[in-house]
Amino acid sequence: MRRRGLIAGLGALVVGGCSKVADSGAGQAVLGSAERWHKAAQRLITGRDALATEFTRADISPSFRGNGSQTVGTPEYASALAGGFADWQLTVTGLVTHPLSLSLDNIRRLPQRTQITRHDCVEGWSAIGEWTGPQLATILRGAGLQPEARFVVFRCADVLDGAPYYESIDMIDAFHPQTIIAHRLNGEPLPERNGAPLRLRVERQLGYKHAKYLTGIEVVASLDTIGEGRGGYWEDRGYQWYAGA
Ligand SMILES: Nc1nc2c(c(=O)[nH]1)N[C@H]1C(S)=C(S)[C@@H](COP(=O)(O)O)O[C@H]1N2
Ligand SMILES: [Mo]
Repeated sequence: MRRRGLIAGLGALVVGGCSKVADSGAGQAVLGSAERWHKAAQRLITGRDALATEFTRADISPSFRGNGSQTVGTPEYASALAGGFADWQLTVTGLVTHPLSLSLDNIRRLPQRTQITRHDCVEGWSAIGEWTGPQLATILRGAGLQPEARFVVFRCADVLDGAPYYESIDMIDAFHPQTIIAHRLNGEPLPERNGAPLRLRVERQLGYKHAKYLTGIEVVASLDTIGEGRGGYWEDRGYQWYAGA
């Protein structure tokens, strides 16, 4: 992977990607402004792109528990943690025009979003936390999607009962404004138990979708050949793929 050039180029790629999206209003430009407003309002109220509720600092849970894997549990991970994840890389591969390999520093330099949201686990507990990180949309625009791109797969460093944890979402959730690659929780670097150094936040969906210990983002046309083919570690064991509210 041509790491250096690609990293250096991410800023430019992101800017290019954003303006391209802004300009790509060939379709939008033909809509009258009232019509456009109506359409946008409707989507905000009823659509898959409605925002999850955001809370205030006063609502933050005193401690955000860990669940599932609470460490990757390998010597490599222990030394990465001890070294502040200086060499951690998040790769962006698959159906993209510019594959990327991003360091934590690269991730921290992208425009950031902070949101205080409630995490709901199917095991029957919830917690409110403040998450910070770049929007996944920014990274995907930087990498550039190929036309066949339909799903985004998240690869994790931890292995449970012999199977690597993984998750996937569709492009509606991938480009949702609250879908971020979080590297901070409650103003601190992400703790080990909560997925250090990077984890997905996909706020309209249940806890198991929020993949921790991220090592790779892979853009695919189909989930059939990933894992057992149902789109995630828990989905392969019977959970719903779409765990949205
Ligand atoms: N890589 C990885 N991601 C994961 C899990 C896991 O075991 N491994 N558990 C999931 C489940 S079931 C939940 S509820 C949340 C828990 O996040 P927390 O540890 O920050 O509470 O992470 C999700 N993401
Ligand atoms: Mo969970």
